[in-house]
Amino acid sequence: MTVQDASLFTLTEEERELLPSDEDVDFYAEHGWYLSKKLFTDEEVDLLESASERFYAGHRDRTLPVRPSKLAYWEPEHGDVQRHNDYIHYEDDTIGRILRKPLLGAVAARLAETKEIRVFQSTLIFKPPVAQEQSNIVPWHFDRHYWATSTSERMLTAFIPFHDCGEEMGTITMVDGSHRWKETADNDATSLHFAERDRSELDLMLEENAHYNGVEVEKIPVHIPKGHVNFHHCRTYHGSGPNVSDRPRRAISFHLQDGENRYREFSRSDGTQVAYNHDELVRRTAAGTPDYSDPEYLPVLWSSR
Ligand SMILES: O=C(O)CCC(=O)C(=O)O
Ligand SMILES: [Fe+2]
Repeated sequence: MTVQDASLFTLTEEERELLPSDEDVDFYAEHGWYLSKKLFTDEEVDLLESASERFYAGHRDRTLPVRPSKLAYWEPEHGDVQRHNDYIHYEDDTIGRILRKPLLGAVAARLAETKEIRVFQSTLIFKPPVAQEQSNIVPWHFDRHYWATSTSERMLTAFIPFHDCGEEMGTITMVDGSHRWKETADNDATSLHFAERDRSELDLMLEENAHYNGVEVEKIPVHIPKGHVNFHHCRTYHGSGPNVSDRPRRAISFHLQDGENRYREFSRSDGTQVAYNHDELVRRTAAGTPDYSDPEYLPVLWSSR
């Protein structure tokens, strides 16, 4: 897909009705999240589910040429824990095609108030219906924490469940307005993935940050009807609880970058350099840095340039 192919970036009359209104864009700017209208048909969502089952059973349309060091990649021998599979848009064409529906990118572009949206990452997620399973719990974090090598402050995430998703299933939970919080003078928070951090440490950090900002923590578990998508800003704190239902919670976390986003060097306070998985995969720019617009891995989803 190239930016020149303008026909890819058009919406039908009905699709335009599904874009966020001006009020919705204001809501996102104020609250740091937005629950969309029904962007995907039941057929599209059902196809995501059947393609994911085929993927779990071993089907691949292609595989990554190298396995980056921090790749999340569930395999059957890992058992009945929470499953995460990165780069699903790359490894599975059926899923990749549905995720590249122009409407999704157009909604993201409206929210981020930008002209172009590219893929940043996509993770296929499965929470088994095991109430006590600790790995199902996603501790509080914001996504920019692990995108320190990105320049943009407008990146955002589309959370796409494959079914109605409510509290019982451990739906994604927003800390309302937290994208506007000032960060406490913490350091290496900007580089470690939440899986590498202690959970109570993260809970404490959330409370401390709220206190520092003079606000109360307001947690909103978002009930997402099938076909709808929850978007959150890259600085909005979020997490999710256990799946106490009798069905798996299936979803894709689709991380998006605006057209302006670029790689930057970033070092922790101890001097070690931060790397993102892309840095081992994508082509180089003329300056020799990782190219976060490599169309092979990070295709354009929407452009109104
Ligand atoms: O799976 C979840 O509930 C949270 C996913 C997440 O952290 C995200 O979409 O950024
Ligand atoms: Fe997240």
